[in-house]
Amino acid sequence: MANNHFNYKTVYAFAREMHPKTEKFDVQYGTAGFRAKASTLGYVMYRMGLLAVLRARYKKGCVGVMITASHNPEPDNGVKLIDPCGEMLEQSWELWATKFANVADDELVDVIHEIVSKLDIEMTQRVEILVGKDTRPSSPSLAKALCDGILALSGKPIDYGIVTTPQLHYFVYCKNSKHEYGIPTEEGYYTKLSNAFKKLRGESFNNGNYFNKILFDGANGVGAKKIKYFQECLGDSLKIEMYNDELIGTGKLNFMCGADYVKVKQTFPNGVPQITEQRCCSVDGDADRLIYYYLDENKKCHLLDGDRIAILIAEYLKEMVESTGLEVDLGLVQTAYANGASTDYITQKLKVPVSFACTGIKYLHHEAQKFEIGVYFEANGHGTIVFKKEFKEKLKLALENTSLSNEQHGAIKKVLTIIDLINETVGDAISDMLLVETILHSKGWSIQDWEKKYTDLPNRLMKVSVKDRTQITTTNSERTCIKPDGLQDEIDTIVARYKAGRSFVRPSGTEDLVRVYAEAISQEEADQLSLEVALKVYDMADGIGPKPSL
Ligand code: G16
Repeated sequence: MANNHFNYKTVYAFAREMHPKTEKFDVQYGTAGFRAKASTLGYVMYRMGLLAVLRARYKKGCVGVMITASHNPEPDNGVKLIDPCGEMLEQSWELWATKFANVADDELVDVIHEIVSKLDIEMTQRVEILVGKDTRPSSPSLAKALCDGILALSGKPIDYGIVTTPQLHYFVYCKNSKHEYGIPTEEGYYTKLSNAFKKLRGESFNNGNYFNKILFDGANGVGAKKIKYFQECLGDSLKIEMYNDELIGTGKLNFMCGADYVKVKQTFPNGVPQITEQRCCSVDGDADRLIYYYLDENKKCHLLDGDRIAILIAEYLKEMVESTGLEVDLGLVQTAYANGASTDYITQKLKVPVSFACTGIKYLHHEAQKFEIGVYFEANGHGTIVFKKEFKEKLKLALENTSLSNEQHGAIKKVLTIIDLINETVGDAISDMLLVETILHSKGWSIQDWEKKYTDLPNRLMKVSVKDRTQITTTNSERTCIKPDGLQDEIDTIVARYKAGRSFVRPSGTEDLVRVYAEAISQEEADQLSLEVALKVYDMADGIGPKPSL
C-alpha cells in the first residue's frame, strides 16, 4: 500500500480561486482528447495537469500533455495526454479524464482520493510532465492553467514551448526509453530524421521522373515553423518551398488551407502557387496529418490522401523486406473512410491483409501493433508505421549472419535506416513526408506515376449539425448506425440506388457535428448520395441550423 499523506490544500485553492469549473455541460475525452472553444477550457486544462501527474506516478515514467485542437478552427483549443511509450492515453484512463473534467470543484479532491486509493498510486514521486502547444493564441494561458494543475500535485512541468504534436510524442518516448529511441530535444529529432533521410537519398537528389522540389502548405500553424529547421538540415537534398506561415493570432490557422481543408473540400489550398503538375503537400494545424496533391493542365486538383500514402509505403516496405530474404508479417489498418478502391488494391493486388478500426489514431495504432510491420493511415492523412521490437531484433541479428549475401545485408541496413526515418509513436506529417519523398525518389516516380496505381472511387464528406450528436451510435467499425432507430435502414435504401454506392454516418469526436461519408461510381453520384444521406440524418436526428446542401 502506497504512503499517501499528501496535502491537497493547493489543489483546492487553485480549483476554487483560479480555475473554477465555469461550464455546466459535461465534456468528454473524445477522438483526440478534449476539444471545445478555448474560452471554456481553463478548468479542464487545470484538471488534466492534475491527472497527468497521477498518470505519470502510476506508470512510473514521464508523460506528455499537448495543447492543440489540430485541424479545428482557431477559436477552438484542446488537450490530450501522451502515455510514457509516446502513444495516446490508455483508453481505461479516458474515463478518469472525463470524470476529472466534469466533477464539481468541491468534489475534485474526492475524485483524486478515489483514483489514488483504487490504483494505489504512490504520491511522493517527483514526476516530469512534458508540455507542448501549437500556435493558437489561446495556448499560452491554457498552458498556465495546465502547469498550475501539475504543480498543485507537486509534479514538474517541462515546457517544450511550441512544438508539433508528433514531436511531443517523440520526446516523451525518448525520455522514457532512456534516449534509446532518440534525444528528447528538437535538435535531436531533426538530426535523427534528416540524417536517415540523407543517407537514404544518397548523392543523386533527382531520379527518373522524380524531382527534388516540393511545395509545402504549413496551414499557418506549427508545421510551417518547424519545416524551416528541416530545410536547414536537409540542405539541397530536398528543396521544400514553404507557404502559409502567417503570424500567430491572425485567425488564419487551418483557414482555407491545410490538410483537412484540402481533403474535405477536395480542392487546392489558398496561398500556394498554382503550378501545373507540381508535387505539393499540406499538413494540418499541429502537423500530424499529411495530404499530397497536384493540379493538372485543366486546373483540376488530384488528391493523394492517406490511403494512397499507406499503399505506397506498404508496397515499398514489402519489396524492401523481401529483398532481405526475411519472412515478415506485414499488415495494413484502415478505417471506414478508406476508399473502397484502395482496400481492393491492397488485398487483391498487394496481397497484404487489411484490418479495420474505428476513427482515431489510438484505435489504429493498437490494431497495427498486432503485425510485425503495421502500416496504418486514416484517409485524412493521419498515420504511421509500427515495427515490433522482435522484428527490429531479427534485422539486427540477420546483419551478423554471414550466410546472407551482400545485397541482403544492404537491404537490411536500408530497412533499419527507414525505421529511423519514421516516428513510430504517432502519425507525423513531416516524418511521413520525408518517407514519401524517399520512396518516390527511389522509384524514380513523379506524383502522377504514383497516382496511376489505381483509380479512387469518387467520394464526398459532409457535416451535419444536430441537437445532440451522441444520439447517433454506430457499430461494425463505425460502418453501421444503430441509433436513431431506422436510420441505417433508410441509408441502406438510399445506397442501393447508387452504382458502387457506399455511405455511413458517425458522430465526430472532435467537432460538435455528425460526419457523412459517401462514395459512388461518379462524382455527381457520390455528391448526390452524400446529400441524400445528410438530409436523412438531419431529419431523423434533430438537425439544427440550415439544411445540408452541396
Ligand atoms: C483527430 C484524430 C484523428 C481523427 C480526426 C477526426 O485528428 O487524431 O484520428 O481522424 O481527429 O476525428 P473525428 O471525425 O472524430 O472528428 P486531429 O488531426 O484533429 O488530431
